[in-house]
Amino acid sequence: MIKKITMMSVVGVVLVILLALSMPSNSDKKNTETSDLIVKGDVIMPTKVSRPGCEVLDICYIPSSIIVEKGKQVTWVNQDSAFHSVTSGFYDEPTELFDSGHLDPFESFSLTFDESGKYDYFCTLHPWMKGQVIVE
Ligand SMILES: [Cu+2]
Repeated sequence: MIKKITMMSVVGVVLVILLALSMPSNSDKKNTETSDLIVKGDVIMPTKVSRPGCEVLDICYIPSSIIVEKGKQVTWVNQDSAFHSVTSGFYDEPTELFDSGHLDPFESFSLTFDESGKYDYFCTLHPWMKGQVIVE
């Protein structure tokens, strides 16, 4: 009977330790989930780029040129209060490789690049907005 009680308390102690160990990892998970809600993105469309001027400093998309490995995904986030797009090619010469369509404010768009090369893109609403993805 005493042996059984000892066993029970050992099991109890082990359980308490396991619970204590799992606590921090649970809160870690919670933190990750929270940060997942905030889409950071690889390229952002900053505020006020719906008016010409951002092209002077090449900051219509930030960064305006991004280098990624083949097979990697690129995410754009529209942080402006206006609509924007991520459309392949140039304003006067679209390539029809990809087109995000009109992105609402804070909407994001992701693309995976499987082939290496240079991919120019622009915004169909604002011809001065230009960017480039370089896939290596
Ligand atoms: Cu735009």
